[in-house]
Amino acid sequence: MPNDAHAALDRLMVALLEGDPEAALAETSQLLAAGVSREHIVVAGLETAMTRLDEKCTVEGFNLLEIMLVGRAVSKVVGVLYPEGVSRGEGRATFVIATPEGDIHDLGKNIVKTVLIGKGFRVVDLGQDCPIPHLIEAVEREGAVAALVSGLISSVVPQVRKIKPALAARGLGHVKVVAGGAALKQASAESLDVDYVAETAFDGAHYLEQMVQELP
Ligand code: B12
Repeated sequence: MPNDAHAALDRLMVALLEGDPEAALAETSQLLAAGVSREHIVVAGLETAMTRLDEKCTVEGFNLLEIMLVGRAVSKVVGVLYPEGVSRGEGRATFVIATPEGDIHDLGKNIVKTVLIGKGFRVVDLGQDCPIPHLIEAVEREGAVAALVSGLISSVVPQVRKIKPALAARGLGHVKVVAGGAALKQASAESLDVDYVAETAFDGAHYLEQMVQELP
């Protein structure tokens, strides 16, 4: 990689961490023009920026506005790198994410999605108010290794408990289920019948990275 591309990658990271989408897009265009692959831009630029953000966003130093601004800049760069979305077989692994039926909160879900895309995963977003059967169908169709659910209102808990049995009934018992969001993180993984309950987007991403590394 030429030296000016190294410098552009550094500038991309600074622009992302400052939540400056215009500067981030300008550096991305320069990197692509210099022949740097989009995978390298994701791993060396976006993923590194997400790791820095992760280190800054400890429980004491959590800053929602900062996360959202960085997330917005990362999303814009991902949109330029993958205008058609990350296709099957291209990311490190595929996850399906949704907010269950009856719940329209999606800010947390969108952050989780951005963090995971920034780490080079393919994330199929089914949006909010998503019936569990749609989630199961998408897991099967997209070849996902995990189903991610974000729940902010307590009434979605019974739906979350149905995911594992529904996956098993379709022969997808190996697919992990990860839950997060204000309503779900008050419950234990056992009581929700999921594999993991994440405290934050980054906590969930750590679990998923580890899980993907251990896949056969
Ligand atoms: C913003 C907000 C709204 C916005 C939502 C905008 C949007 N597009 O999302 C609006 C105004 C629309 C809204 C509506 C309602 N809301 Co509201 N809302 C909130 C509020 C204030 C913040 C939620 C939020 O976005 N937080 C910021 C995000 C970034 O945090 P987060 O979701 O927790 O996500 C983080 C982590 O949890 C994690 N994460 C989240 N999901 C996942 C998933 C996975 C897989 C992983 C790994 C990690 C992960 O990642 C994020 C970053 O770390 C909460 C209060 C609260 N304390 O949560 C109430 C709250 C969730 N709302 C509540 C209610 C009751 C409602 C309404 C029913 C109000 C009404 N009477 O109409 C409606 C819901 C309608 C519906 N059918 O869904 C209640 C729910 C109570 C309950 N336990 O059931 C809360 C808790 C407020 C309260 N204290 O009463 N709401």
